[in-house]
Amino acid sequence: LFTCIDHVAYACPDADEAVAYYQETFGWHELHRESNDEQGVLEVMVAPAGELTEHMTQIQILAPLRPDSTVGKWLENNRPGLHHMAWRTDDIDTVSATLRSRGVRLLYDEPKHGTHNSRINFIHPKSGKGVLIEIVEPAKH
Ligand code: MC0
Repeated sequence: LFTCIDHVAYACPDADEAVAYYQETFGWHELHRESNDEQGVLEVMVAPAGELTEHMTQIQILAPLRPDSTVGKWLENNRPGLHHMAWRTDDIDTVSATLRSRGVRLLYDEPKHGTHNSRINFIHPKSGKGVLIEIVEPAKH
């Protein structure tokens, strides 16, 4: 169903401050940034190298665009930290149908817009053994 862990998401109030720390202290590289208004987040993708190789896992640094967004509400209840992980697939429609047939609770009826024109959905934490899991189908170039 899945090919690799696409990214692990870290949520915090100030993405620029966290990105600078990852760059200056750990040598990570910023590859992409985007405001996703529907999700209410600024997201910055950082990677251990300046170019992605096929199955490289990125870190997604998330900050809320508004307090009533999912990440804004999450930060009211949690300290900055790991928010979700994202599993990559080539075919989110087939994966979603398969998981639904196995009783998994997905958040959206249809995939939504995600980072870099990907298509995304989420497995509810109740179906993810306490972990919020994103399913991501990267854009096909
Ligand atoms: C909430 N819960 C979590 C959690 N957030 N568990 C693990 N990880 C998280 N991040 C748990 C709570 O502890 C609680 O468990 C239960 O879920 C309900 O929590 P709540 O505080 O009442 O929150 P809800 O139900 O209002 O919202 C939770 C839900 C929401 C997962 C539905 O966060 C959501 O819609 N997330 C998907 C969208 C999202 O996260 N977008 C931001 C990333 P108990 O046991 O106390 O009941 S956007 C993104 O990542 C895009 C840009 C991309 O990658 O391309």
